[in-house]
Amino acid sequence: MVDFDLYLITDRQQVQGGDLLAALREAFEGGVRAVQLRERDLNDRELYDLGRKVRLLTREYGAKLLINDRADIAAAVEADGVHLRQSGYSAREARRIMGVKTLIGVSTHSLEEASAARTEGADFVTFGPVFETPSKRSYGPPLGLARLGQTCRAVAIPLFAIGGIGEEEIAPVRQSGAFGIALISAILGAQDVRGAAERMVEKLCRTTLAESILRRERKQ
Ligand code: 3NM
Repeated sequence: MVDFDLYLITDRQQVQGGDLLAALREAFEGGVRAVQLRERDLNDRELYDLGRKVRLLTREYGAKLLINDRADIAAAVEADGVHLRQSGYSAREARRIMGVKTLIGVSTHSLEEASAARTEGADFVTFGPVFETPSKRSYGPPLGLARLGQTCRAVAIPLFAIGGIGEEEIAPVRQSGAFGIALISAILGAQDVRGAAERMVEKLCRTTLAESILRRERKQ
């Protein structure tokens, strides 16, 4: 079940001081409840060792853990799920390997990819980059809010906006229909990781409230 609307993705290179586990603890203290371990430069042993440590930490906080791309490591560290890239195997194949209880997220960069991920049985998708992001120039130009909105309306699974998401972007992406947000730098790159996480969590709560009030008013 996708029971989170803030999806934190790791990049230990962006952590001030370089201690990813300490930064994650701060993020969990600040209210983050889902993390994707995405450290693509590590070898299998290093990734497995780090994955086990992050698994213990996520358990302390009741947070979900997904592993980028690697169903084998996800299974080995007893993660909650796997997050797939476009170049990897499909959600259907991941489901066959990992079973029905596993959370499967897919990175998508167009309406077509998001729609295909849904058909293949993904639980949720990330969609981006919505805005300009220093972390991910390789994903091409920002897709913008209009394409985000169009994709949210067309694809009936939780969609997390990704790419250049900071506090100011929460309200507009929610208004475009995003279920949640996925991000790296606005939390893990912050001086005060806990404070940044707290502010994002609070803002997400407020936009959820604002949305449900709006919806109720429209019905009346
Ligand atoms: N995937 P930040 S953008 C990991 O578009 C990732 O699929 C993207 O980092 C995509 O929150 C991105 O610092 C980087 O912008 C997100």
